[in-house]
Amino acid sequence: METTLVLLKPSCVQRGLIGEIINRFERRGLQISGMKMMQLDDEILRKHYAHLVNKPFFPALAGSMKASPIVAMALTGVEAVTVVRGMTGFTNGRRADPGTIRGDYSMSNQQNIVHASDSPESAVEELSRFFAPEEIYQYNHALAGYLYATDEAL
Ligand code: IDP
Ligand code: MG
Repeated sequence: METTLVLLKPSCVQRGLIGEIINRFERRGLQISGMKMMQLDDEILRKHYAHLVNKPFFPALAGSMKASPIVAMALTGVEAVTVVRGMTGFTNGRRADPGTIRGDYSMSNQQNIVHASDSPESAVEELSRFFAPEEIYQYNHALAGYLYATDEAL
């Protein structure tokens, strides 16, 4: 099992899409291991987007991420990082495939609804940035035997 970080960005929260996006993850079979609303600030955004801090669009990106609270989620499943990135789609919503979250809900390169960790290593780092250990719950998934074959759900 793997756990990945998802952020429902202000573009999701403000457009009233929180429930719809959470529903997609639940229906896919991902387990919600942690979830909370947060107001982000420059300190956490400079770490979270460290690879973009020197880009000319960083101030606008940081502004868009502070525009309202976000919802942070820890999602667990087999190969959860790859599954969730696949569901998220290409960064620019205009070029994201239909059927992905960005391809179904976004027309923007920046206001693109969700963040999702891009590797198991960044998932570990990002989860520790947004959640205290006690905010991530390990509990039996009642439907695990129907979501996975017995040799998959390890
Ligand atoms: P990702 O979210 O698909 O992993 P990253 O390249 O890590 O894409 O960029 C992080 C976020 O920064 C994007 O989701 C988007 O909101 C924003 N972003 C990336 N590139 C641009 C750009 O060229 N203009 C404006 N915002 C951008
Ligand atoms: Mg990224």
